[in-house]
Amino acid sequence: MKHFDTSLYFITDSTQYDEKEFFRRVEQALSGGVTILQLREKNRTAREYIRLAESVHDIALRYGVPLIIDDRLDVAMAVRAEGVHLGQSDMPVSTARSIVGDSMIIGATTKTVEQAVEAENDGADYLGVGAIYPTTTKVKTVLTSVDTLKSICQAVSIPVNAIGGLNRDNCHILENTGISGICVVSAIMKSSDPKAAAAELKAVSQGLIK
Ligand code: TZP
Ligand code: MG
Repeated sequence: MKHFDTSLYFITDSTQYDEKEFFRRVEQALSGGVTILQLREKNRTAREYIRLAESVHDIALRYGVPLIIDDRLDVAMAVRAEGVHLGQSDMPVSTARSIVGDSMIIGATTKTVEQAVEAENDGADYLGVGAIYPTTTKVKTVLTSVDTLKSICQAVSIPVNAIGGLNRDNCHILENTGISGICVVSAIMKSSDPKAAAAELKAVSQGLIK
Protein backbone atom coordinates (compact mmCIF):
# COMPACT_ATOMS: atom_id res chain seq x y z
CA MET A 1 0.00 0.00 0.00
CA LYS A 2 1.39 3.39 -1.00
CA HIS A 3 0.98 6.16 1.50
CA PHE A 4 -0.03 9.54 0.23
CA ASP A 5 -2.27 12.34 1.43
CA THR A 6 -4.47 14.06 -1.15
CA SER A 7 -5.99 16.62 1.22
CA LEU A 8 -4.29 19.52 -0.56
CA TYR A 9 -3.41 18.51 -4.10
CA PHE A 10 -1.70 21.35 -5.97
CA ILE A 11 -1.52 21.22 -9.77
CA THR A 12 0.99 23.55 -11.39
CA ASP A 13 0.60 25.79 -14.43
CA SER A 14 3.88 27.26 -15.59
CA THR A 15 2.46 29.21 -18.52
CA GLN A 16 2.38 32.67 -16.93
CA TYR A 17 5.76 32.72 -15.23
CA ASP A 18 9.41 32.61 -16.04
CA GLU A 19 11.17 29.56 -14.66
CA LYS A 20 12.61 31.27 -11.61
CA GLU A 21 9.23 32.63 -10.55
CA PHE A 22 7.54 29.30 -11.32
CA PHE A 23 9.95 27.39 -9.07
CA ARG A 24 9.61 30.04 -6.38
CA ARG A 25 5.83 29.68 -6.40
CA VAL A 26 5.99 25.88 -6.33
CA GLU A 27 8.35 26.01 -3.38
CA GLN A 28 6.18 28.55 -1.56
CA ALA A 29 3.16 26.30 -2.05
CA LEU A 30 5.04 23.33 -0.66
CA SER A 31 6.17 25.31 2.35
CA GLY A 32 2.51 26.30 2.92
CA GLY A 33 1.52 22.66 3.32
CA VAL A 34 0.63 21.18 -0.07
CA THR A 35 0.40 17.41 0.48
CA ILE A 36 0.74 16.19 -3.12
CA LEU A 37 2.02 18.02 -6.20
CA GLN A 38 1.20 17.54 -9.87
CA LEU A 39 3.32 18.92 -12.68
CA ARG A 40 0.88 19.66 -15.53
CA GLU A 41 2.41 20.68 -18.84
CA LYS A 42 0.39 20.65 -22.04
CA ASN A 43 2.70 22.36 -24.52
CA ARG A 44 6.14 20.94 -23.85
CA THR A 45 8.22 18.49 -25.81
CA ALA A 46 9.10 15.31 -23.93
CA ARG A 47 12.60 16.69 -23.48
CA GLU A 48 11.38 19.96 -22.02
CA TYR A 49 8.86 18.16 -19.82
CA ILE A 50 11.57 15.88 -18.42
CA ARG A 51 13.94 18.76 -17.74
CA LEU A 52 11.28 20.73 -15.88
CA ALA A 53 10.09 17.63 -14.02
CA GLU A 54 13.62 16.90 -12.78
CA SER A 55 13.86 20.36 -11.22
CA VAL A 56 10.37 20.24 -9.71
CA HIS A 57 11.06 16.73 -8.37
CA ASP A 58 14.20 18.01 -6.63
CA ILE A 59 12.12 20.69 -4.90
CA ALA A 60 9.29 18.30 -3.97
CA LEU A 61 11.72 15.74 -2.55
CA ARG A 62 13.08 18.38 -0.17
CA TYR A 63 9.57 18.73 1.26
CA GLY A 64 8.83 14.99 1.25
CA VAL A 65 5.86 15.61 -1.06
CA PRO A 66 5.08 13.11 -3.83
CA LEU A 67 5.33 14.40 -7.41
CA ILE A 68 2.72 13.28 -9.91
CA ILE A 69 3.29 13.86 -13.64
CA ASP A 70 0.23 14.70 -15.72
CA ASP A 71 -0.52 12.67 -18.86
CA ARG A 72 2.89 11.12 -19.49
CA LEU A 73 4.02 7.85 -17.94
CA ASP A 74 7.30 8.02 -19.87
CA VAL A 75 8.14 11.37 -18.28
CA ALA A 76 7.10 10.12 -14.83
CA MET A 77 9.33 7.06 -15.20
CA ALA A 78 12.23 9.08 -16.61
CA VAL A 79 12.41 11.32 -13.54
CA ARG A 80 11.39 8.61 -11.04
CA ALA A 81 8.37 10.63 -10.03
CA GLU A 82 6.13 9.10 -7.41
CA GLY A 83 3.16 8.96 -9.76
CA VAL A 84 1.32 9.72 -12.97
CA HIS A 85 -2.13 11.20 -13.56
CA LEU A 86 -4.14 9.86 -16.50
CA GLY A 87 -7.23 11.34 -18.15
CA GLN A 88 -9.80 9.55 -20.25
CA SER A 89 -7.74 10.16 -23.45
CA ASP A 90 -4.37 9.24 -21.95
CA MET A 91 -2.83 5.79 -21.59
CA PRO A 92 -5.40 3.48 -19.94
CA VAL A 93 -4.88 3.00 -16.22
CA SER A 94 -4.67 -0.80 -16.69
CA THR A 95 -1.86 -0.38 -19.25
CA ALA A 96 0.08 1.99 -17.00
CA ARG A 97 -0.40 -0.36 -14.06
CA SER A 98 0.88 -3.32 -16.05
CA ILE A 99 4.01 -1.34 -16.95
CA VAL A 100 4.90 0.05 -13.51
CA GLY A 101 3.51 -2.62 -11.20
CA ASP A 102 2.65 -1.47 -7.71
CA SER A 103 5.51 0.95 -7.38
CA MET A 104 3.87 4.09 -8.72
CA ILE A 105 0.85 6.12 -7.69
CA ILE A 106 -1.64 6.21 -10.57
CA GLY A 107 -4.41 8.80 -10.55
CA ALA A 108 -7.31 9.04 -12.96
CA THR A 109 -9.74 11.74 -14.03
CA THR A 110 -13.32 10.46 -13.96
CA LYS A 111 -16.63 12.24 -14.45
CA THR A 112 -19.15 9.42 -14.04
CA VAL A 113 -19.68 6.56 -11.62
CA GLU A 114 -18.96 4.09 -14.45
CA GLN A 115 -15.61 5.68 -15.25
CA ALA A 116 -14.75 5.81 -11.56
CA VAL A 117 -15.50 2.14 -10.93
CA GLU A 118 -13.58 1.16 -14.06
CA ALA A 119 -10.55 3.22 -13.02
CA GLU A 120 -10.55 1.66 -9.56
CA ASN A 121 -10.84 -1.85 -11.02
CA ASP A 122 -8.02 -1.05 -13.46
CA GLY A 123 -5.71 -0.16 -10.59
CA ALA A 124 -6.05 3.58 -9.98
CA ASP A 125 -4.92 4.76 -6.54
CA TYR A 126 -7.02 7.92 -6.45
CA LEU A 127 -9.52 9.83 -8.58
CA GLY A 128 -9.91 13.47 -9.60
CA VAL A 129 -13.54 14.47 -10.21
CA GLY A 130 -14.74 17.75 -11.74
CA ALA A 131 -14.97 20.42 -12.84
CA ILE A 132 -17.12 21.35 -9.86
CA TYR A 133 -17.11 25.05 -10.82
CA PRO A 134 -16.17 26.75 -14.10
CA THR A 135 -12.43 27.20 -14.29
CA THR A 136 -10.12 29.76 -15.83
CA THR A 137 -7.36 27.17 -16.21
CA LYS A 138 -6.89 25.87 -19.76
CA VAL A 139 -8.61 22.49 -19.80
CA LYS A 140 -11.14 20.53 -21.85
CA THR A 141 -13.76 19.68 -19.27
CA VAL A 142 -17.45 19.83 -18.47
CA LEU A 143 -19.04 20.51 -15.13
CA THR A 144 -19.65 17.61 -12.76
CA SER A 145 -22.46 17.94 -10.24
CA VAL A 146 -21.89 17.61 -6.53
CA ASP A 147 -24.43 14.75 -6.59
CA THR A 148 -22.30 12.85 -9.09
CA LEU A 149 -19.21 13.55 -6.99
CA LYS A 150 -21.02 12.12 -3.97
CA SER A 151 -22.13 9.02 -5.90
CA ILE A 152 -18.56 8.44 -7.05
CA CYS A 153 -17.27 8.72 -3.48
CA GLN A 154 -19.82 6.10 -2.42
CA ALA A 155 -19.04 3.79 -5.34
CA VAL A 156 -15.27 3.48 -4.86
CA SER A 157 -12.96 2.81 -1.95
CA ILE A 158 -9.96 4.81 -3.19
CA PRO A 159 -9.52 8.53 -2.36
CA VAL A 160 -11.59 10.93 -4.45
CA ASN A 161 -10.58 14.57 -4.91
CA ALA A 162 -12.77 17.37 -6.18
CA ILE A 163 -11.35 19.76 -8.80
CA GLY A 164 -12.34 22.81 -10.79
CA GLY A 165 -12.66 26.45 -9.81
CA LEU A 166 -12.18 25.68 -6.13
CA ASN A 167 -11.03 28.36 -3.73
CA ARG A 168 -11.23 28.98 0.00
CA ASP A 169 -14.60 30.69 -0.30
CA ASN A 170 -16.53 28.14 -2.36
CA CYS A 171 -15.44 24.73 -1.06
CA HIS A 172 -18.28 24.48 1.41
CA ILE A 173 -20.51 22.73 -1.16
CA LEU A 174 -18.13 19.76 -0.86
CA GLU A 175 -19.12 19.16 2.75
CA ASN A 176 -20.42 15.64 3.39
CA THR A 177 -19.57 14.42 -0.11
CA GLY A 178 -16.97 11.92 1.06
CA ILE A 179 -14.00 13.52 -0.71
CA SER A 180 -10.46 12.98 0.52
CA GLY A 181 -9.22 16.37 -0.62
CA ILE A 182 -9.29 19.21 -3.12
CA CYS A 183 -7.21 19.82 -6.24
CA VAL A 184 -6.42 23.41 -7.10
CA VAL A 185 -4.46 25.25 -9.75
CA SER A 186 -5.27 28.99 -9.77
CA ALA A 187 -6.13 29.38 -6.08
CA ILE A 188 -2.46 28.76 -5.31
CA MET A 189 -0.64 29.32 -8.61
CA LYS A 190 -2.04 32.80 -9.21
CA SER A 191 -2.10 33.90 -5.58
CA SER A 192 -0.01 36.89 -4.56
CA ASP A 193 1.10 34.72 -1.62
CA PRO A 194 1.15 31.02 -2.61
CA LYS A 195 2.38 29.96 0.83
CA ALA A 196 -0.50 31.64 2.69
CA ALA A 197 -2.98 30.43 0.06
CA ALA A 198 -1.81 26.84 0.51
CA ALA A 199 -2.00 27.08 4.29
CA GLU A 200 -5.53 28.49 4.15
CA LEU A 201 -6.73 25.90 1.64
CA LYS A 202 -5.24 23.11 3.70
CA ALA A 203 -7.20 24.22 6.73
CA VAL A 204 -10.37 24.46 4.63
CA SER A 205 -9.80 21.01 3.12
CA GLN A 206 -9.06 19.41 6.46
CA GLY A 207 -12.29 20.88 7.82
CA LEU A 208 -14.18 19.29 4.92
CA ILE A 209 -12.72 15.81 5.18
CA LYS A 210 -12.77 15.75 9.01
N1 TZP B 1 -9.55 19.36 -14.59
C1 TZP B 1 -10.79 19.72 -14.34
S1 TZP B 1 -10.89 21.35 -13.89
C2 TZP B 1 -9.20 21.55 -14.02
C3 TZP B 1 -8.63 20.35 -14.42
C4 TZP B 1 -7.21 20.13 -14.68
C5 TZP B 1 -8.49 22.82 -13.79
C6 TZP B 1 -8.64 23.30 -12.39
O1 TZP B 1 -7.97 24.53 -12.26
P1 TZP B 1 -8.46 25.65 -11.24
O2 TZP B 1 -7.60 26.83 -11.58
O3 TZP B 1 -8.21 25.15 -9.86
O4 TZP B 1 -9.92 25.89 -11.52
MG1 MG C 1 -4.44 14.08 -19.17
